[in-house]
Amino acid sequence: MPEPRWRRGHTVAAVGALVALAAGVAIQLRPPTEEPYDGSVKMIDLYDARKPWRLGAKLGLLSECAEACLAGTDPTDVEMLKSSTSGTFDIVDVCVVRCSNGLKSKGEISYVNRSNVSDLPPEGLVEYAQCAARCQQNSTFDANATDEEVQAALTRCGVVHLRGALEPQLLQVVRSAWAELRTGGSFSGFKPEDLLDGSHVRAKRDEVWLPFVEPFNNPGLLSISRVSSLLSEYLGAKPLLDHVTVISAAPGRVQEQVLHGDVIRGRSHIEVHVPLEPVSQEMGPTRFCPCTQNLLHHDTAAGRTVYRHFGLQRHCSIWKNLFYDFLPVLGDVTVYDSSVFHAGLANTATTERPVLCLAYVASKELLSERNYTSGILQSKSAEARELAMREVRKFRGEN
Ligand SMILES: O=C(O)CCC(=O)C(=O)O
Repeated sequence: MPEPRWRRGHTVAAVGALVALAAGVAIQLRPPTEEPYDGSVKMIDLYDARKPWRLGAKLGLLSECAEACLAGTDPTDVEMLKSSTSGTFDIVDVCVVRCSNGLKSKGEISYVNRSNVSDLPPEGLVEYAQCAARCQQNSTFDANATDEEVQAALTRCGVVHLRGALEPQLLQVVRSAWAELRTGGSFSGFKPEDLLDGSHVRAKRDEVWLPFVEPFNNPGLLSISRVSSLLSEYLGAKPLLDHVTVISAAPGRVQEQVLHGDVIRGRSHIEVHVPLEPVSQEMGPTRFCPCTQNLLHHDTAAGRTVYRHFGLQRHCSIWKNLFYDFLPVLGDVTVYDSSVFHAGLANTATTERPVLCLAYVASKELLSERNYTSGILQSKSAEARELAMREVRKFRGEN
């Protein structure tokens, strides 16, 4: 199934890159300041999306700048790109950031006059809103769904949830092993405190590097039957395992994460999440902004605008039909393109929320580029780091 029209092509960029002006004056290019947010979550009326959904001045300008910059950039953009310290900006990003910050002069071809900016959303942004609303309702599948349906939803939404995808007996064994590892003094010779990372995951989540022992290395877990073919198809390559950890949100301690993508490049990395406890709203589920994946260096103005405004600047969580919080039951498995914008919420309950995370990648080069294990167990000894890395390498099949 083709990707939505507004998202066709390759894909995004970074925030706050330093770009030097041709004249030699260094300026910091940042996304435009966020518009004042009154805290309320609003609803886009999809039946008449243009009427109630008026673009704020900044979104309108951003959208028109993206349009103008895709049509042509200027010598100053080129100069700035050359001296940019960000490895992720392309020429259009530089142009869009300059334009939407009012840094373009009237002589530049991609200059946009703010007073002429329309406040009605263009077709591409309406399509994005429709895509997100559809995915909000239709991204959970049971065993009756066909592989094609699930694949199409992953391509469209960037995230799917598979009901009962993990075999109950295996899940039970994994849950018991996790409980033993977490609370027992040792598990298969591994001490839990040696594997526990308190500063590797955003907003005070614990991350435990799992040892390559049963049941964590069980083939039924590392290649969940329905999931394996989904990953190969989506990545266009045999998926390689990058790492296997449990991310655990302690009650009362973990905070809401800033909305983020785990990586910026789409269709390169995939996360598979297996909740080890059923999740209530109070336990702080994961919030997803569907249809925000794979937008790096996008070739449409809508793609550029969605990435920057609804993703990087986090506006997707202001509109009720652009995001959802997924509350899994035991046996559910979530699969998402690591570039889709998401955030774990705060755990205000009294029980812990552990999620087993299997991260896959399309190639060895991409695995090295992400380098997820950099910064592993920073507060621990070199021996503890080497011990954990040995287990990571075993999961990767490196020795
Ligand atoms: O805590 C969660 O729900 C999600 C954590 C996560 O996906 C992340 O840190 O990227």
